[in-house]
Amino acid sequence: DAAAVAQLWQPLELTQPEVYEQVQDDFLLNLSFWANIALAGISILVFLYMGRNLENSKSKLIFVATLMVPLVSISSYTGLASGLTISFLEMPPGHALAGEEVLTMWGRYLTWALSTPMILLALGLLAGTNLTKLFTAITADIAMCVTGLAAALTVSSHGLRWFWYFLSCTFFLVVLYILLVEWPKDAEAAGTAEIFNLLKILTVVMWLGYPIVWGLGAEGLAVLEAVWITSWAYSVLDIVAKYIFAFLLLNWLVSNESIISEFGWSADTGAGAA
Ligand code: RET
Repeated sequence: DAAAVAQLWQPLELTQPEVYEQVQDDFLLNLSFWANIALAGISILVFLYMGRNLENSKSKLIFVATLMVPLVSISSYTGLASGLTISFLEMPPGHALAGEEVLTMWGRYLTWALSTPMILLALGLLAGTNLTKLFTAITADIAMCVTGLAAALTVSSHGLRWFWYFLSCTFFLVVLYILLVEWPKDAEAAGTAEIFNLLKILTVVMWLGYPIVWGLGAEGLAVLEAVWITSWAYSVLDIVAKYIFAFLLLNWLVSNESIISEFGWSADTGAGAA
């Protein structure tokens, strides 16, 4: 009957303790969360120590943005490990796992909307960009994460899941354009090209991994069926894109602080003005 059909498309009503138990039963899945909680914790302590002597206000902002990355991450992974931000969702007809309950780590997509803007803020400030490009990169990035969240949570239509995915990719292209075309010019003018280009390559290569994992994972084409593999793929990308990225940035910053100019938005030091 209609009520039974309607219920079929509701997110399955697993309670949080039940989700938590499922996570506990999957050792490798659980480890993919706890490995990141541990690494984020160590990163926070190391970064606090590294940044203790910074003086210039723009360098301090880069430092705070960089420090926020492991702080958001430890919170994000605590949400996953506790089952708070995981749901079992029934995939719509047309999906490779149609009718099956797929473990969806939607907390990842939600918290990317908080962590990735911090990465871009740090990179944009390092490149000495202007407010317009910084705003554009960060808003497109947040839109990318939120539409990615929508793709993962849409269970009404298989086509619309991929339409959300397509929208998210479009926003991602804006971010890639700024990272690959705009900010390298700005960094050249600011004298930070060497470190910027290293971090740019690391960021672009790692970030490209996320939509690939989404596409191949259980929520997309389900080529990678075991959810622990998908989770580890994201966890490894996170380790490089967040902790290693942040360490390289801070390590450069503490010994090259004099290269970073003080604030002066109106002066527009970006290459676009030159
Ligand atoms: C999704 C799926 C939809 C299409 C695209 C995606 C891109 C995600 C990216 C995530 C980066 C995350 C990072 C997290 C660190 O905290 C949402 C997977 C384009 C690029 C760096």
